[in-house]
Amino acid sequence: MRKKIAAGNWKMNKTFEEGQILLSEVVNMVKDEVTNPNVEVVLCVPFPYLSTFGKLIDTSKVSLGAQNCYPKASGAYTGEVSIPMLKSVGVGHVIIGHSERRQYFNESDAFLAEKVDATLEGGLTPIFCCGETLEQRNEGIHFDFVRGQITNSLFHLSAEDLQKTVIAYEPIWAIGTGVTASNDQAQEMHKVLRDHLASKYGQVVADEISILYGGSVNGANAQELFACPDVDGGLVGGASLKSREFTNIAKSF
Ligand code: G2H
Repeated sequence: MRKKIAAGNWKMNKTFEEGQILLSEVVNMVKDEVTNPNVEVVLCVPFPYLSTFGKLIDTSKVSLGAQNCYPKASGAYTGEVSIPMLKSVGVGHVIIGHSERRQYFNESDAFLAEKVDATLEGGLTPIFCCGETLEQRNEGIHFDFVRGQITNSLFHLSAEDLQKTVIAYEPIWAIGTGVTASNDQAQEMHKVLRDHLASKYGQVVADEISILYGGSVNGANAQELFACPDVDGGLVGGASLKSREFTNIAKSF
């Protein structure tokens, strides 16, 4: 059975103190209320908070995530953060290729493939993001485009490594806009992606990959989205900044 995941992506939000309060609230609520053993909650918080927050998480139901990484292990890369560094402070998951990084920092599919490799080599779980723009959807090239992102950044992996990877489909037009993909649009793309994985790795492997949906997931739409057969959870931005709503999302499976 595929793992179900509610991942919060705080992005560049919350001061350290605000973040500590939010984290404690989520951890306590999840401990009390998320009873499904197949559900994993991941909190992807800003880099400076990881070390302290790792010590505050006292349940295996919640794991700590980073929002980015650099593919080299160490060296003269001013301002960057490596996988061994993240591992040393208890990080378990790393978001790779979020559309904001692709857009604002020009991260290419090839560079993201390097980040995926570094993450897997370090024994951490990549949450690899993909998704199309509204223009691409309107042109009808969205399936090919997203399949291409997967091919370019993941298809060099062994089946064993692919199975350790989580994919997040995040249509750019639905990110932070309040516009969510309809259940049908999400399911359609997730099925396309799973079929694409199956074409390379076989159905058995493809069926084991958790594919999350991201883009204006909230407490009101999570249950219906997560009920889609190929949607295995969510990568949640804005709604992960509210402890009650995010916990409700984690209870929506
Ligand atoms: C997409 C998502 C989190 P939001 O970026 O990765 O953000 O839920 O605010 O659309």
